[in-house]
Amino acid sequence: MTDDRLPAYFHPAERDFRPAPEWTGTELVPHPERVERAASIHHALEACDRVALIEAEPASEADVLRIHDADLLTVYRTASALAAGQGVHPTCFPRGAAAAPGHSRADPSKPLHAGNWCFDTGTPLDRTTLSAALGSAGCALAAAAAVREGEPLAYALCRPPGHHATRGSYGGYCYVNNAALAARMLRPRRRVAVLDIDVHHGNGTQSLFWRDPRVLFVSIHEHPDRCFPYFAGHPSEVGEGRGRGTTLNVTEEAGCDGARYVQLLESQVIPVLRAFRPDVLVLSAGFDTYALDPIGRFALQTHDYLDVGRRIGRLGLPTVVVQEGGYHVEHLGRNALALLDGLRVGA
Ligand code: Q9C
Ligand code: ZN
Repeated sequence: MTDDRLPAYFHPAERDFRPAPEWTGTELVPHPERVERAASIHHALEACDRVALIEAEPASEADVLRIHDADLLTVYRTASALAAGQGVHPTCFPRGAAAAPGHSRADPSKPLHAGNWCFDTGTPLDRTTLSAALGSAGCALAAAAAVREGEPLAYALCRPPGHHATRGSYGGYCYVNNAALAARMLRPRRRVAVLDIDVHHGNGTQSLFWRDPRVLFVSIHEHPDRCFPYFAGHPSEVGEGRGRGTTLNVTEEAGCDGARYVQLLESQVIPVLRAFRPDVLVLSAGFDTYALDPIGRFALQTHDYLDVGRRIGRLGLPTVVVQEGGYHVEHLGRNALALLDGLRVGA
């Protein structure tokens, strides 16, 4: 960039990706990860002269294979060959090809086997999923490249989100782990901290760096005993092997407001980030902590994102911001902009 505007990367496929209705366990509801989310952010950034919107190249399949299994990509490629209007909505989850003696091997080229690579019923596949996920990942890679080349701050308008996707499975509205891809790109030359402020625990990102002492993963989220993804995000999870101690989970209960959130950030999160002495920060930015969010049960206000951004910005780290959740469509764009303004002021 030759000017001092903040580079914000988007990809057109995110304006065209419409996940099928979500099965809640009792009923089908319109999918919360709506196509209008991208437009909300896009419009807020477009109206702001401190931001430069830049179209990103999609990620390649080779990029994705740096953090995901080939079979997972095959599952998405299989879905991309479906007819319009057809989808993959797994209802059978065999828990690995060897779940029981006599089971045949799961085949990623069979749509009816997709449940072997999927961990929830809220994350449908169709012919548009792969291109949307590659476009989204491309935004994260472009923002990471900008920071690697010297930008102090860059934003990736990723849609679909990514932090629930593990090396070998998708779920939680996530297919490719965009934040992990950004961290992976920066890792060879730097110590990377990933801070996940989505209301849900970033189980995918945690798992991808579980044994990695070069990448610190810190997440603040609603306690997984009461909130998706249920199976990860407990404070007892701290990493293993040489990565023991480079995972930190900070949990809070429903109703957590801005004052409490900032208290957790200052007392439990910022000191750990500083002590790790990272060279660069990847911020998994979800706005489902918003008081009016239809899914999340925290109670942050728009001005709290400005404050949170300032406090993170005071770390003085080059920062790649990767969009995760946030489902209040109307206010999503202004919340994202508030966080970015705070990050810039704090920096
Ligand atoms: N009716 C992200 O924010 N299901 N994913 C919750 C709500 C899964 C959220 C059930 C929520 C996944 C990226
Ligand atoms: Zn979330």
